[in-house]
Amino acid sequence: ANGKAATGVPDKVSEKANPEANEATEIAGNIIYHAKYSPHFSPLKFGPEQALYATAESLRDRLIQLWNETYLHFHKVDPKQTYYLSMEYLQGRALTNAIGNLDLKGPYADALRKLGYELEEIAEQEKDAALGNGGLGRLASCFLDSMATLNLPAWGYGLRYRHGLFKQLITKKGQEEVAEDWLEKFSPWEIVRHDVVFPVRFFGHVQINPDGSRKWVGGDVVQALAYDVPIPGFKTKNTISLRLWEAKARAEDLDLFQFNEGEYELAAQLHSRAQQICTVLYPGDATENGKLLRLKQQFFLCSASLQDIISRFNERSTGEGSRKWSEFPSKVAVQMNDTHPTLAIPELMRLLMDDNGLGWDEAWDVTSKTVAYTNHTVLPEALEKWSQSLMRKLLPRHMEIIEEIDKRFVQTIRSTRVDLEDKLSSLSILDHNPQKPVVRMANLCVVSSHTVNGVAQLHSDILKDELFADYVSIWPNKFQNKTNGITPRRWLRFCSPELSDIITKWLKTDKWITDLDLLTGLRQFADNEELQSEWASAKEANKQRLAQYIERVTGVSIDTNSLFDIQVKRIHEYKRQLMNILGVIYRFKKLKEMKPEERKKTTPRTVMIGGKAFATYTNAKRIVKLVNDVGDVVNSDPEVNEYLKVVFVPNYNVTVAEMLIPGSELSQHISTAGMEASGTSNMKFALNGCLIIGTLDGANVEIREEIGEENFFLFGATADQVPRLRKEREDGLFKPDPRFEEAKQFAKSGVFGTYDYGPLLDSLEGNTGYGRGDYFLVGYDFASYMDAQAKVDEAYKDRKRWLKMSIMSTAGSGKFSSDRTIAQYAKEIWNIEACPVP
Ligand code: GL9
Repeated sequence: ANGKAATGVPDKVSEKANPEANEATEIAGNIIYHAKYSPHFSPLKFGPEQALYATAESLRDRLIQLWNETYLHFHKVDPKQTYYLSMEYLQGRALTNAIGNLDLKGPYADALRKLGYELEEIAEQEKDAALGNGGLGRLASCFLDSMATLNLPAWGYGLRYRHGLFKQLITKKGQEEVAEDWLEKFSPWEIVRHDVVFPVRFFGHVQINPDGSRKWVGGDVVQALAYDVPIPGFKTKNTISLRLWEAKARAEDLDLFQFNEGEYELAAQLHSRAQQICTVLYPGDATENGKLLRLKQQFFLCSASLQDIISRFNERSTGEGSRKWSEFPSKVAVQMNDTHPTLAIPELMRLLMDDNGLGWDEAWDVTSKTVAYTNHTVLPEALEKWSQSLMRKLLPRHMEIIEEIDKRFVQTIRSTRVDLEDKLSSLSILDHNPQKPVVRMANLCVVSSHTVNGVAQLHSDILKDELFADYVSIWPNKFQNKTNGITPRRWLRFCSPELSDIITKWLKTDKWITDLDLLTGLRQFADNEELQSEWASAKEANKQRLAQYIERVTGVSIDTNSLFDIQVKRIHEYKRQLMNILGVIYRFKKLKEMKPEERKKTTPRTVMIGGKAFATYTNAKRIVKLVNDVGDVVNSDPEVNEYLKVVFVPNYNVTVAEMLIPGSELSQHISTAGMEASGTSNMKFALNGCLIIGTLDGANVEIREEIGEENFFLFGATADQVPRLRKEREDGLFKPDPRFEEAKQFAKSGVFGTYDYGPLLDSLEGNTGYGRGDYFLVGYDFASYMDAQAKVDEAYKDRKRWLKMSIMSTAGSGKFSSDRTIAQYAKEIWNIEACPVP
C-alpha cells in the first residue's frame, strides 16, 4: 500500500540525505536515505524496527550538527563548565524526547505517515537505556535535560554499561532477573570518538623519584574510549554531551605467543579483564571479586573523566604557553553524584601533583575549589566504606593521597578545635578499626568539597543536624539544600500531550514548559466546570491507555471507573510497600465481610504496585511475591473484584512510568519519616494531577506546602518522633491497632497461597535493631494510614472536589521543575552562566 520497492524501502518518497530537514517530505526523504545507506538490517523489509533505526538516524544527523555547534561555541567562549559525574543515568527512550525537544513532532509524524507508520508505533520499538537503578540515576538524566535547556555549559560523564538494569520477570516464584542488552543491535543515539582515548591504570606500585616526587607505575593499563550521547535542550540549539566511557584493551595486550600455544583464555586475559569493567551496572558486591570490580568501575569513571576535563582545560587555553593551574577552579566545576565518584578527589590530586608537578598545597587548593558533593541518602548501608587493603592494592597512590588528606585534616582539627578531640574518630576519613580498617567515602567528600548538599529541605536539615553535624561546626557555610526536580518535558509535555494541551489552552501560553511556576495560573480556574470536565476527559483517556497496557502485560482487566491507586519505586522495606499491601489485605477482608448492598457504597479501587527488588534482597523479593499472590486471589474473587483489583506491574522502568503516571489518580509515598531523602516520582505524580497519600518525608513536605495541605492525604509519625517510637517499640510499650493485627493474621492464614509469609510478617514484630523488628514502624503508622485511606475513599466520591484537588496539584508543582533545581546549582554551587549558541 505504501509503494514498497524491491528493496523493501518505500519508493514513494525519494531518498535525500538532509540533516537540516524540518518539513515532512524532506524528513521522509532523509529517513529513506538512512534506511538505504546506513542499513543495520538486510534489505527487503522496512518493518517498524527498520523504521525506528532510520528515523533515529535522521535525528542523529541533526543532533550531531547541534552538538558540534555547541561544542565549538563553548570552545570559543571558554566559559566555566560543570561536569556531572555519575555512575548512573536512567535515560529511558530517546526518540520522542528528541523529536519533542527539537520541536519537530508534527513534521515527524507526517513524514512517518507518508511511509506507512504512526510515530507512536515506531517510538514503541525503542529499548530503554537503563544505566541506573532508581531515583538517583533518573535525577541525573532530568538534570542533563535541564542543563541543555538552560543553555548551561555542562556535561555529564558516566559508564557505558553493556547490560543496564536487569529485566524483571514475574513467575510463580516471584521476581526473576534476566539480563537486558540495550546495545544488542546498535544504539543510534551514541557517537563513538575514536580520538578520545585515555589510559587508566590499576594495581602496580608507587615509584619514588630522585627529586622526591612520586609516580604510579606498573599494574594493568586499560583504555577508556569515549561515546557521546547528544542531549538536546528544549527549543534551543544547545545540545550537550553525556559522555560514556567504555573500557578496552590494546591490540598488543593480546599475547600472540600464548595464543599460538593454545592458551586462549590466558592470552586474552587483559582483554577479558578490560571488558568486565563495563559489562554490568552495579555488579553484586557480596564477594571480594565483586567489590574489586565495583571499585574498578568507580575509578575508571573518575580517571577517564578527569583526564578528559584537564585536556579540555588545556585545549581551550587562549594565550601562549600553558594555563595557570590556579585558573582551573574558575573554568571547571565537578559535581559528584553521591559518593560513587569520590575517587575523583585523589585522582585530581594525583594528576595535578604527579603528572603536572604541582605541590600539595597548590593541588589541594585547586581540588577543593573544584569538587562538590551531593548526598542522596542517610541509610547506613548506602554510606560507602572501602576496605583500606583493597584500596591500597588496586590504587596504591590514591591510598597514599587519602592518608595524607586525612592526616592533615586531623592535624588541623587537633590544633584548632580541642573540643572535637573525642569526635575525631568518627570525623576522620580513615577508620582504623583493627577488625576492618576502611576509608569512609562520605567523610572524604565532606572534607574535600567546597559544598555539600542534600536533595530536599528535610533531608538537608538531617544532614546538618545529625549525619554531618560536627562538620557543620567546622565549616558552617559548606552545607546547602538543593531540592530535587524533574523535567516537565518528559514528565508532562511528552508523556501526557492531552493534559498539556488543556494547560496551554487555559494559560493561553505554552511558556509553562520552560517556566513551570506559570502553572499557578491554573489555580483561578480550579473550580471552573469547563476546565474540570476537560481535565476529567484527559485523565480518562490516560486511564484507558493505562488499562489497555495493564491488560496486555498482566492479563488483568481493570475498570477505568475505579480509583487508580499507584505505588511504583524500588522495592525497599523503608518505602513500605508492605504497609500498602497490608492495607489492601485489610480492605479485602472487610469487603468479604460486607453484604452486597454495603459493598456497592464503597469506592472501587485498582491498586497497582510496581518496582524492582535488588537481586539478593530477600525481604524485598518476598514483598513482590506477596503482592502478586494477593492479586491472584483478589482479582479472581467474584464477590469482591468489582470493588478491588490488585495488580503487580512487571518490569517497572522509565517507559512504564511514562504510561502509569499520566493515568494515576492517587499515588503512595509512604516511607518512614526521615528515610526517603527526597523522592522524585512524587513530583511527577503531583505534576500530572495525581493526589498523594504520604508521610512528612523527603520532598513530600515541600510538595504539600506548595499544593496546599487540603490537597494532600497526610498520615504518620514525623521524622523527629521516629527515634522515640523505635525506643518505645524496643521497650515493649507499643500497643498495636487492632486493624494491624487483623491484617497480619489474615495474611498469615493461608488465604493467599501456600508460600510461607511468616518470616516477612515477623519482621514487623518487636524491635531488635536496624533492618529488623519493625524498624520501619509499619505497626505504628498503620492506624493513621488506614484513616487517611478512608478519607481518600470519601474524597473520591465527590467528583468536583477531587477534580479541584487534582488541578491544584498540577498548579502547585512549579517548584519541582529540574530547571529550578539546576538554576540553583548553577548559581549557588557551580558559579556558571548560560552560554547560548547564537
Ligand atoms: C536516592 C534517594 O533514596 C531518593 O529519595 C532521592 O530522590 C534520589 C535522588 O536524589 O536518590 N538515593 C539513592 O541511593 N537512591 C535514590 O533513589 N537509590 C537509587 O537510585 C536506587
